[in-house]
Amino acid sequence: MAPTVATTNDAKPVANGAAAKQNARKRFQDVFPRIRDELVDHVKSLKMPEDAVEYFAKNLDYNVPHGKLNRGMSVTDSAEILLGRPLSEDEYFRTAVLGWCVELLQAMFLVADDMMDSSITRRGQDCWYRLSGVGTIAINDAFLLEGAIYFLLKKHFRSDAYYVDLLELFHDTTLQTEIGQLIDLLTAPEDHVDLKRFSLDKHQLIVIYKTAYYSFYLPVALAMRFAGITDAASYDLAARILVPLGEYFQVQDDYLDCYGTPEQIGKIGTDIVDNKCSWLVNVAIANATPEDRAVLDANYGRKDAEAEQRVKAVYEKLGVKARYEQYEEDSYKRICTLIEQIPAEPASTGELKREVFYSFLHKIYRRSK
Ligand code: GPP
Ligand code: MG
Ligand code: MG
Ligand code: MG
Repeated sequence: MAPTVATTNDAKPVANGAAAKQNARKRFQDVFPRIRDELVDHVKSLKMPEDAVEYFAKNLDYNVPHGKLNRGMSVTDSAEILLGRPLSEDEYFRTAVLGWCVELLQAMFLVADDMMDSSITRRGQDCWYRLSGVGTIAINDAFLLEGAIYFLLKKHFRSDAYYVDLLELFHDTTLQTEIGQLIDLLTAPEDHVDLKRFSLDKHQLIVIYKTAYYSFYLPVALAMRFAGITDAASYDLAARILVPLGEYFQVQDDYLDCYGTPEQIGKIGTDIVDNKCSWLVNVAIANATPEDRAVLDANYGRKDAEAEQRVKAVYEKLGVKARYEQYEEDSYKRICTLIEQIPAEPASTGELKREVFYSFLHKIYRRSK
């Protein structure tokens, strides 16, 4: 019997939407071997020893292609929306190179972040630094993943007028992320738990810097450069929408750290034992009775599974899950209002379009992974 499929208002089967998403993902993934080979061939051309070439290839294969790819694919998607027509083969390839550069940046951050957060798994596999033969070489591997970005940008964009704008976007967002990571780490010392350091304002500052710029502003700003948008006001407007979107995404990440299963999120949450200034603990602190607060003070940030469970029990008692669901709905509405600042019908091509932002918002709204 033919399967019944739900239909949307315009009567397109929903199953087609899923198939289109799969195809888009496959098309983007198919570009990876080409850029991976360009990078590996470059190392070979330097006459490096065989073991170094193999190790570098493994670094790329293990750390770059296995994520959700939302950041990378947003570059190709946004470029197509901004240009208002399907991309040519060559345009698709070049925007995919930019997308893979964002994925390389993400890989570089994650390899390093997992060491700093003492994480166990990432994307359903052991964290890279935990593999035998890797260990602290992972620090250098993170640097190599970053170096790969600039090799690819030079190879594919050196003669474009906007080459320097691409370099500046990667440099600026890298610095912003590193500053964010610094305040994340300084707010979560391993040996000194003091919940008075935390606040929702502090949390907002951390997440905007450590996540929002590189995950949301960067992919769209790259597509805008590719589409020929040059006016500074459009970049400011894009940032005013994408930074709150990135903030919402990191609150989801904090939520999933506690409530997502490792099968869903591909990683084991460490925020409570790592003493992180997470959205959840801030909401708990804001609503705690003196008794709840005493339990949090005594159990947060301890390398002890029972202490972690006691913290989770306080979250449960204070209805942190329901507060998150409310936050998620409020954020969705707030971001839609921000998107509506963009004219519904742009006067010409080369202008921002609402769909760029809705498309990104709908990729993450109510996500469970
Ligand atoms: C997310 O934090 C932020 C990053 C991965 C940026 C790291 C920046 C560096 C300069 C290394 P997280 O620790 O909550 O992410 P996850 O939950 O995925 O470990
Ligand atoms: Mg982490
Ligand atoms: Mg971290
Ligand atoms: Mg996290």
